Amino acid sequence: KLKSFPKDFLWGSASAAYQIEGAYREDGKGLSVWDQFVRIPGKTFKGTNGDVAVDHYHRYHEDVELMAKAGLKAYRFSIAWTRIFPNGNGEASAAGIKFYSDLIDDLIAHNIEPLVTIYHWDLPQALQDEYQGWESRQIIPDFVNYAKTLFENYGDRVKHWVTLNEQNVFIQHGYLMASHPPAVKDPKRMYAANHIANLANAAATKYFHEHFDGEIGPSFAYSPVYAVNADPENQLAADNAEQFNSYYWMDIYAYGHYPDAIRQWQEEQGIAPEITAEDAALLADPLARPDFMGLNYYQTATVQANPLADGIGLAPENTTGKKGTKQESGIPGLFKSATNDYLQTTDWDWNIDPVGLRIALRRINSRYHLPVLITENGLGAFDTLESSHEIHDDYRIHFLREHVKAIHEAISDGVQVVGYTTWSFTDLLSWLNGYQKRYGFVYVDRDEQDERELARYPKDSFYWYEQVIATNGED
Ligand code: BGP
Repeated sequence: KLKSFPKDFLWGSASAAYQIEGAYREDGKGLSVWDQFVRIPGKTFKGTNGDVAVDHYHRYHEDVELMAKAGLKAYRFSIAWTRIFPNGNGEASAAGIKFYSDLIDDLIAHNIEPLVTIYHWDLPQALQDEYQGWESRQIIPDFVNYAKTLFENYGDRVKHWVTLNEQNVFIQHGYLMASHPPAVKDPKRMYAANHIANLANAAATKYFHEHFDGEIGPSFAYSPVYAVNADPENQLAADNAEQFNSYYWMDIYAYGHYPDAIRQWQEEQGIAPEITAEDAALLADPLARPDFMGLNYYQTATVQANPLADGIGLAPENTTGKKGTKQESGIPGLFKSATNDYLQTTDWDWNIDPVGLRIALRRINSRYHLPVLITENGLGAFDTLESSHEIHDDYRIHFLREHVKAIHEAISDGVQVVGYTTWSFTDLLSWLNGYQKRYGFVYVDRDEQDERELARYPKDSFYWYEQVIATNGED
């Protein structure tokens, strides 16, 4: 028999600064690596950028009112480092601090708990220019100082903090696939930058635990891996992929050390990061442990053996929404992608797999024994705005309903799930896929012919989610 959702379950939605705010040069905001990257021809779908995004910077009050109407208990958003410190370090901007303070107050006034992501990929360009961002240890004190400024200004009102959003994504896309800034293809530099990000994450977490009350943890993009069949070589490939894509990253957060199998493989490839005795001590510090694991779940991965001996690479993703254009991807010697005949896919070739969410929750629970906050989950789709301004997104309702059921089942399996913030509340910019890949409960009209440009219209899924929240998980 299923247990019901805990009574204080955090039903919510999520966003990230660059994807919604716009106002990219207003009130003294500095430029981020994304402000710059989107200007390089060919890097994003049809050159779309977040200069205006959905103009949340100016319309946040309207958005918060819509959240209240849906009954959200929590809202996860990120803070743009460049609004707080336009150059990444130095003097903090009063206007930037005020913007998020007002947003937090507005949320609380509407009984919505603010969940704050400290870093959702928009690194100050000044730090990239000054010392190559995540590749330099100089970023550690700068990141801690930035986090500390947020704790000091908002810690009285914010109880849940996310340190780094999807470190595995921004590091692998940034330094291996060259599809995010700084667009490098160099596994050695990737692991070096990743190690530094781990140190920054640990130092900020430790600082928080020493001085503040509340809960803090990373958000990790976890795609549990299946073997394509029972062939032991493919089963081994699945284990390799799980270690390479997930345990390598999550073990550090939860235990403070990297898994041996991947360390060994890195040594063989000559790409292992340098780990000093001080690094090891910081990573192992009990105060650097997260209070929860943030889980961003979209899909599972299915793999097979990849017998090639050397080389390292992952293919870019389908960014057009033309179904069936995804390329084969993998790491020679470890694993490569395979088709899963049991799963349907989205137009962007992402597997649709609610059972995979239950598996993800169980695996995190049994490996890390941490409560889980599901910080992202949702369906990117083409939506149609009817002339009546309705949006009949029954496919999104179906997707989310099945995932809510899976969470319910995982809770009955014994996993402690703290909350669920869907991706996303309003439609927003998809980093590489432009505005046509929509995730929101609220449609944002981007038709430039329409004088109410960027008008918000609740989709059918909005009313469905309102019901889910009102009944604490039934609909
Ligand atoms: C996650 C990011 C989000 C969001 C989401 C959807 O990786 O944390 O910022 O963009 O994925 O992905 P996409 O926009 O590529 O469809």
